[in-house]
Amino acid sequence: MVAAAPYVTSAVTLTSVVQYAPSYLPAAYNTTRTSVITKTVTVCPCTDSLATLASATYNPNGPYVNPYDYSSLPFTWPGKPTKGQTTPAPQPTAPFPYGGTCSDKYEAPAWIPKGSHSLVPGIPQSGTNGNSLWGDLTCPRLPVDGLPPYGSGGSSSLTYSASATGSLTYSVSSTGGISAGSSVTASPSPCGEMPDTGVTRSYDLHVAFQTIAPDGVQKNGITINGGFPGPLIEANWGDWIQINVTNDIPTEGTTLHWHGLRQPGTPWYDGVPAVTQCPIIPGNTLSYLFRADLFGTSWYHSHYSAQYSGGAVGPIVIHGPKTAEYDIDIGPVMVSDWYHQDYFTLVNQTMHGDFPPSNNNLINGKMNYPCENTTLPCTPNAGISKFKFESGKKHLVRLVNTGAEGIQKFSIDNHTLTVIANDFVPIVPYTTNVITLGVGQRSDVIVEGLSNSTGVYWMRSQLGTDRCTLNDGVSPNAVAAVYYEDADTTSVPDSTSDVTAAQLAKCSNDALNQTVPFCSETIDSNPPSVETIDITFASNGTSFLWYMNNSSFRGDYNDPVLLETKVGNLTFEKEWNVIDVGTNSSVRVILKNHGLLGAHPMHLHGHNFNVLAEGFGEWDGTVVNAANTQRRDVQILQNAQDADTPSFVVLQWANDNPGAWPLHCHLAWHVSGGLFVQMLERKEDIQKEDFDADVAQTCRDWASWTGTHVPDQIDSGL
Ligand SMILES: [Cu+2]
Repeated sequence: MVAAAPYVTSAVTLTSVVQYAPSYLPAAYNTTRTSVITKTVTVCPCTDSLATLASATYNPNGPYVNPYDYSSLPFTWPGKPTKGQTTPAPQPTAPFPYGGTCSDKYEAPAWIPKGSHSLVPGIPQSGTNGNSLWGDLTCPRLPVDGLPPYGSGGSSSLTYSASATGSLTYSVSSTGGISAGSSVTASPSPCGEMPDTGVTRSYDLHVAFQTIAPDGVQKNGITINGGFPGPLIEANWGDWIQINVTNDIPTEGTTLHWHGLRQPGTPWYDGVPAVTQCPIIPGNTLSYLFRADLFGTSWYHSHYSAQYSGGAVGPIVIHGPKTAEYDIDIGPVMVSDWYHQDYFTLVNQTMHGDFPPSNNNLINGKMNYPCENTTLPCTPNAGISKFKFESGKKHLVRLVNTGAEGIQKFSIDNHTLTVIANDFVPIVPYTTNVITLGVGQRSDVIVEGLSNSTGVYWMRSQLGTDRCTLNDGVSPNAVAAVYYEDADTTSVPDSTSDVTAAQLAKCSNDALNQTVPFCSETIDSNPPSVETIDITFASNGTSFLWYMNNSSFRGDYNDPVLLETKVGNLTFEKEWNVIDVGTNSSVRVILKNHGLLGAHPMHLHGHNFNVLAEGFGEWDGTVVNAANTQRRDVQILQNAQDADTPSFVVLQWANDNPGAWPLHCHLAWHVSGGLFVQMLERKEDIQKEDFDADVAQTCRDWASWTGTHVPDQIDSGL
């Protein structure tokens, strides 16, 4: 199979699927899923791009081995470790000046060759991003009122109220799944129970190696359905989502993780190898099935080693009740640092004391590059992302940091950002000129259109400076162009940014007292389980590793902890970093970072956590906004202040979702280096669950495949 194969719609019958109604889940999760409507497969981010897909020209077959020399950087950092070494050399400043060699040949910030002064791309979209249409002006907007309930010949109306006590009504006249004349009504306030829509949306995703050139520099990437970034997974709150994931990588396993969704009742579909499943072997398909149990913006990505840093990512949008008004849904805007070497080379460097700096920075997978700085094939002015704004209208921009390492600072020149959600949690709106996104974090922002119908402005995503990020200095600032309705869409903005140097150097999220959830939740002020986890950095003699309470994680692809728990094998290897939190009602974790070289965006699977406090030194017990603390699923844990003063963040969550849930740094290179623990939650309830049979089959297939192939697991595996 090749990457371009899956663009065939498929109706999926779900009669063989077990019932998902575990007794310990709230009533809203108890659904028989008998009125299944199958949304046909979405093939690309944009509904009208089939013609583009058919005409796209790219070579899905490689090359897989980089045939070109890579000019090495003028430093190796932190260098080959000696056993027991705990402090690397001081982090070097970026080795190259902004623009690098021959920067005088280009116009910053978009690296347009001097004299051309035009944003006409040098490569067609298919040449830079394969099948992906993200960042292209033809990419349609998303529906402001959510998705209709699809069905053959169905018609529908769907309204989400803007109030906290609003209602949601599906009126279905005729569909293939819900009988004619029936209506499905629910009353989901954003703070209420998830509705049971009776809808399952089905997608096919294929993961493959592919040559791509997102910034004009050809590299060996990993794509989803032949494109980088991958297609949109879209649903309404309360829908089920079925995703058939096929591994078209000929030489490695893969898994996909659905970031931020809690997987209540389906913990085996969280997509983490060595934790919730065995990897999918080359050529095989695993059908994931889970509930759209939260609403807002997120993403999916490979969780197998650092594959996602090579491009195996895509956006998720779950439509739900609105907590703020807007006129236009621009859709996902993914920001990501970018590396010109393939992912495996980068992991290999990471594990041998040569931490890789990023080479570029992308918005929706696109940016230009000053080509003199690489020996790889490179086309200047390859094409940046472009967006259409309308004067006087309110635009929803769904920001996601899908990068490997860099903390992003997002802004739009001359525009104010009104932040209405962080991760899957709506918040009381606040305004800012720049929003910080650590890897894995999302922010939904409303951008009010100016009254200038010919306006042209830079959208920017700049990498955090100082110790926030390791980049080579050439192109740390991604730009895209924002065009109002009467603007010439090849023109070059000349706007300037008001983001200050101090704002760029701040490696932390906006203050906890600024980010107040829209829906209040109280937390246990005296939780029965409190864990302190010290995060340290040290050498084992060959690699620099990250340790959580003196244990660096390394997973076993053949022995997923969740599956071992299911069958009653509770003897876990120390390096699996299992923390059994039992049946306590809630869990509090105090994370302390003793490292000076990288803020850690800490991500928890299976939950939104409450963020009680952050700071330096010892926590004094004060909870910020104690009546309604910030909740989200990724929070930046800052660098230690100095060698003797760690930073801390205090997290707490209700222990109500049986499963094995990773709590880890989302930096690709740090999780490769073991900055990972897993919370084993309510193991007796796990053992009562009816696991899908294909989960076991995936392990049998992996065991069989690894009988003749040796996976080259040089890192933690995740
Ligand atoms: Cu980290």
